[in-house]
Amino acid sequence: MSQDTTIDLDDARRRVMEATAALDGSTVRDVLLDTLLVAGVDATVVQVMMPVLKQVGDDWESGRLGVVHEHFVSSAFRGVLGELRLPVEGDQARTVVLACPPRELHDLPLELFGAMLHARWWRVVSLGANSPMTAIAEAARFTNAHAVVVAGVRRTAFEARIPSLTRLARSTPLFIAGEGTKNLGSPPPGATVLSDDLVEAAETVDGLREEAVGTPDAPTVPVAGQDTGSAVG
Ligand code: B12
Repeated sequence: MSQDTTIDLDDARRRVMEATAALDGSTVRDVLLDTLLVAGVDATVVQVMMPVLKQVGDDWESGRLGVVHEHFVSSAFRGVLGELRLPVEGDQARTVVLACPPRELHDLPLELFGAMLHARWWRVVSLGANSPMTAIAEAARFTNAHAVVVAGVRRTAFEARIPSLTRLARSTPLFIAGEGTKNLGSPPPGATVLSDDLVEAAETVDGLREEAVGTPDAPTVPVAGQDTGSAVG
């Protein structure tokens, strides 16, 4: 039996969007898992999941969809991401702590970004929305993290935390991301602002690996796909 090795990402996006409007969780899951398997994590996140998230957000704001759809798509996407989180082990593995700063609730794009890092053989420790700065620092220390990524939509979420972000950046490479990092005056000293282009941002974080250990052999991953972020595991 031959396996299909191509997938129409526009069609996948349309089907996930339609299934979201119909609150049809099994179709969302099936289409996403097929797409992940065939096209890889980067392409699925960037060309299917993020655009659906954006469209659901915009449609919700304009009244075309309801709060029910926003909650549904968040939950369905988290479910699929959960299925990808197989353990990352071995010498090539690196650890990253992901979190939104205190009072920041927009954590889904960061979770999707986590899947892209996971596919690059990063052990993802996700603290999610509204994380106290002390908890982020503690997680970084406890896991001996190679990087921390803090993301948020609201500028105030970062502005109020410049001193603690600056302290954190002294002990662990710190990346900040999301709309809230725009017009920040100046970012916390030592922190790197990530691009809105998720693949570029993932490559920036993954660049730490080469700085630390030279160019490693490609890690062995359970499922091969078409792009760099192809590990479904
Ligand atoms: C979904 C949503 C929520 C959900 C969040 C679900 C979740 N768990 O993530 C819930 C319901 C919790 C929520 C709550 C609120 N929200 Co809200 N929300 C949205 C909405 C509709 C969609 C956001 C989204 O996911 N977009 C999809 C992503 C793909 O797009 P994006 O955020 O633009 O991200 C792009 C880049 O910034 C970048 N990026 C983003 N994050 C990251 C992370 C990394 C690591 C990288 C590399 C890149 C990256 O990648 C994307 C593609 O380029 C937007 C409006 C909209 N149409 O966008 C409002 C919006 C973000 N919310 C807003 C507000 C005001 C709120 C509330 C205060 C509302 C209220 N009065 O209660 C609350 C509480 C917010 C808080 N304390 O954090 C404002 C923010 C304004 C501002 N800049 O301050 C917006 C813009 C609505 C508006 N027009 O006023 N919200």
